[in-house]
Amino acid sequence: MKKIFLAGNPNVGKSVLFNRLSGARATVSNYPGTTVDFTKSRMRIAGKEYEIVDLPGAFSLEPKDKAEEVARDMLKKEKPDAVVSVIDATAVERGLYLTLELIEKGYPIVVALNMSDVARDRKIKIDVRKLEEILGVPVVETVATTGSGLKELVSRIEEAKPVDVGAIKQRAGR
Ligand SMILES: Nc1nc2c(ncn2[C@@H]2O[C@H](COP(=O)(O)OP(=O)(O)OP(=O)(O)O)[C@@H](O)[C@H]2O)c(=O)[nH]1
Ligand SMILES: [Mg+2]
Repeated sequence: MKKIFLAGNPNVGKSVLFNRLSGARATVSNYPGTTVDFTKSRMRIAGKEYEIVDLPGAFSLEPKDKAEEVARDMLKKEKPDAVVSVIDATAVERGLYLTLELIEKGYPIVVALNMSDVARDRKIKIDVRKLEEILGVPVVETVATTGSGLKELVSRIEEAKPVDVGAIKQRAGR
């Protein structure tokens, strides 16, 4: 069975996303609040069953606390088929750090620009197509709390593929 991981900074909406995707079929749960441990569940996409894992929040794969250690170890141990890198759309740069680390480690990535409702309210405009072009991975705007964008996110998980960080830097012009 293919494995999909949800990774991202603390408080970006990973667990809400996880609950929606798994349809409350989670085997372990400690919501609401901060996730220090991982949670596993299953979801169905186009008739196929996937394992889905909600990781604790992390700013980096070089852990500075227990949550980051758990996230790093899970990624290392379980070799996900796709990682949904969940980024707070109001703090894209902060989220890109971990995203680039994940890409550098060779994980197939899809980016969820979550909290896009808050970004919209704050008049933060993100050029999604441009970001997608530079990163070379699918980028989808989502609102985990309402479910907006989740259909597209799910439909693009199969597009997740490893990307060369050198090529990203070149496309970003640095
Ligand atoms: N407005 C808005 N709020 C959101 C969205 N997604 C999540 N939230 C809220 O953001 C808060 C954090 O959500 P969580 O799902 O717990 O975040 P997390 O990434 O799992 O956090 P950690 O486990 O601590 O890393 C909760 O209060 C959610 O209701 C969204 O798209 N829009
Ligand atoms: Mg969580």
